[in-house]
This record gives sequence, structure tokens and C-alpha cells, in this order.
Amino acid sequence: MKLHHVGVAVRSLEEAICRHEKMGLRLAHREVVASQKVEVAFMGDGPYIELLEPTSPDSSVAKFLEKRGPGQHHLAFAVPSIEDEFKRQVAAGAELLDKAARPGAWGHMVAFLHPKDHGGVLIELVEEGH
Ligand code: CMX
Repeated sequence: MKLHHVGVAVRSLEEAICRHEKMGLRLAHREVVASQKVEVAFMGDGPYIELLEPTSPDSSVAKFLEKRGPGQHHLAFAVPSIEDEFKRQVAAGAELLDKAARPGAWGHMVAFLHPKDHGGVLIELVEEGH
């Protein structure tokens, strides 16, 4: 598995994009992921920083911001096949938060693993190229 991106929850995407550009990271991709109620911006050239701003107060990321404030939200790893990785994770005793891969940003398929098995860190699996 290779690190694909670090997800960071932010209150203002505009402000966070400017801050990362000043730091020297270019904006690689920006998109509203309506199904997950977030607008995201990928910064850098990979592994990326994925900035996440909620688009609705009932979004998971809005709840995260309310509870914990801005900061690291998840780590995402690129895998060749989410279905195969599911089997490997289940065999290793990990709990899945998704029953099947679902569409994420940038045309990728994504799925999440429960943070309790990963030191409290939410893990995302990314299957690129869809
Ligand atoms: N970091 C650490 N722990 C977290 C967490 C986070 N970011 N988000 C949730 N958790 C914890 C919860 O506290 C909960 O713990 P308990 O079971 O002990 O109560 C557990 O993980 C499950 O969380 P939940 O919100 O109850 O689970 P759901 O099935 O409702 O949600 C989840 C699944 C976490 C994936 C979803 O809420 C979420 O965060 N979605 C955002 C997805 C996202 O980042 N999308 C961006 C676009 C995708 C892309 O990158 O392409």
C-alpha cells in the first residue's frame, strides 16, 4: 500500500487552499463530492493533502469539525483492488465501515476502515482510475 493522501478537515476551503499555496503546494484538483456532502481540494503532487470542507451541517465532516475542530481527518492508501483489500483486512480482523466501495473524489472508488483498529486514525482505501 502506498500513501495516497492525508485528509484534513477545514472550515474554509478558500482560506486553506491559499495557505497551502503560500507553503508551496499547487492546487491539483478541486471538486464537490455531493454524495459525501463535502467539497475537496487536493494539494501538491502526491501524496496529496486533501482539504475537506463540509457542504451541509449534517455532513460527517461537519460533525468532525464540531467535535474536534480543524485538523487531520483520515489517511488514505492506494490499493489495486478494494474488493481484494476488504478480504485481506477482514482476514486480519479489521472492521470495515463500508460494505462496498463507493465513488469518492477524482473518479476514484473509496472505502473506509474503522479507526479503532488503527490507533484512532480513520483509514481510507483508494482504488484509482474509475
Ligand atoms: N477520525 C477518527 N475517528 C473517527 C473519524 C475520524 N475522522 N470519523 C469517525 N470516527 C469514529 C467515530 O467516532 C466512531 O467511533 P465509535 O464507533 O467508537 O463511536 C467511528 O469512527 C465510526 O464513525 P461513524 O461516524 O459513526 O460512522 P459512519 O459509518 O456514520 O461514517 C465515515 C463513516 C467515518 C467514513 C464517515 O462518517 C466519514 O467521515 N465520511 C467522510 C468521508 C470523506 O472524507 N470523504 C471525502 C471524499 C472521499 C475521497 O477522499 O475521495
